[in-house]
Amino acid sequence: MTESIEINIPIRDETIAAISTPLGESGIGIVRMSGPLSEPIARKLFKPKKTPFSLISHHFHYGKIIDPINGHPVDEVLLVLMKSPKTYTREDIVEIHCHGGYFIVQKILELVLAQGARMALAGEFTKRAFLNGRIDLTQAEAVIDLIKAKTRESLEIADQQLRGLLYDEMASIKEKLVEHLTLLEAHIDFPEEEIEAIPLTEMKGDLFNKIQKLEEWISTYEGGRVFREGVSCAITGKTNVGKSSLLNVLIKQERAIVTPIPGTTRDVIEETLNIHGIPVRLMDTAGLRKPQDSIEQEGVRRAKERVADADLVLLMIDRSRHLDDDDEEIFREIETKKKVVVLNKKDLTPNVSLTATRERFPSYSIVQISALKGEGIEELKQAIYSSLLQRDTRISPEHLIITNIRHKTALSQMKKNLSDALIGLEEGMSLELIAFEIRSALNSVGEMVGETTTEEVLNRIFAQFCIGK
Ligand SMILES: Nc1nc2c(ncn2[C@@H]2O[C@H](COP(=O)(O)OP(=O)(O)O)[C@@H](O)[C@H]2O)c(=O)[nH]1
Ligand SMILES: [Mg+2]
Repeated sequence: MTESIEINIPIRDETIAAISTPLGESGIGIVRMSGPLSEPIARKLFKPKKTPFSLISHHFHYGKIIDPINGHPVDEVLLVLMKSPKTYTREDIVEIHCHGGYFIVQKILELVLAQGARMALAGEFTKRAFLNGRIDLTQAEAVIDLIKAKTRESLEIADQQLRGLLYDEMASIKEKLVEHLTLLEAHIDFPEEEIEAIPLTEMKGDLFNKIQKLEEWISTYEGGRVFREGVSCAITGKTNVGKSSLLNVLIKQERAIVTPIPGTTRDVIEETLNIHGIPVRLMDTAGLRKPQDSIEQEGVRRAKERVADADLVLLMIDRSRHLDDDDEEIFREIETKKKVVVLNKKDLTPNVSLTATRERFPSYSIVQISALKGEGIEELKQAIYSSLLQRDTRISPEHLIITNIRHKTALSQMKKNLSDALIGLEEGMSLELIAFEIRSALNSVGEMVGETTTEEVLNRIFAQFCIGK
């Protein structure tokens, strides 16, 4: 078993502050503080409208922020103090809701920092919520996913994790494993004593059930990852087959320039699309042909790069024209890529048959569309969805979905340890060995929920946050 470092919870006596809203002109901007100085700083800078005044916790107060150096008002604000422990971080929190705008929020943050708070690091508010025991690590991670969610489905998955579905499952696994371990250790330590025999059948049954459950959760990862991270999808094909027209019809906007002139698209155009809940980064690229000038040459280079990196390729063929060497070269280039074959211009007389295309691409979906008339687009979306998800990912509030590689790795490790423990029990191996495997599985649970996670891993997780969260 690898020794993991216990986190010693330090006394977080520093008060942190940050702008919690995006910078820019907006209706309101929020400066947030967390820590023991929050309230004294608020009292120092805030001049209430109403007198006499009492700063009540979890209430909004209307007034002004005053620069203490010259007594000048900076802005009209709403200020809210939230006294520990019923707060996001479990520490005292103050939020100053001022007018949005580059200067005002920055000025208020400066005043707060001058009073002894320090700039918060990315994700530091959430890190404190975790370190102070309000949420576990999987819930902290869900906060990032929630903020980054681009579709209703990805939001729902983040939300189930934030509500603690994964954590609760881990807690219940832990409880049972600790029970098993206690029994095993009693037998190891006092083999001669009169202690209750290990209920082997029950223990084996329980391990078997847990292994099955773990297997089931691990199998949701493929789909879970797709919903959480989204996928990249490049449209490719030779010039003038209708790639830019397809991008436009998919995003329902005249985004890419469409002309009958081959070689119109030079740069890569990227748009995010929601395909049945999957965030798809769709890329329109330059048509692949022998470039006619240096700009097109660069376009073709970028196109090839994107196609090579894409999770999925939409291979477009102009059905009204006979296939030529350019098409064949592209086919070779994306031979090994996951793809959907799109036969475009079905409004025109065909010169490429569906049967011939099926023979050429036997294991891929083929969809016939007219990008010009907007026909066949729903079928295409369905084909994209099905090629991204091998099995249907059922998204419901109760059905646990794994989206994070860190979780998948820990669950796989747990599954391996429990399988080895089960085999050990079946084959009558020494109890020490079985106890060792169960202890290792418990260690993975600890890593998952953040009880034994190393500082390095924690830092990597919280670095993904934005400042002010
Ligand atoms: N008849 C017909 N013309 C199309 C269709 N899709 C695109 N086109 C035309 O084909 C030409 C090239 O289209 P474009 O989207 O620029 O192709 P790209 O070079 O692959 O990006 C334009 O004149 C489009 O109007 C279609 O489904 N049917
Ligand atoms: Mg184009």
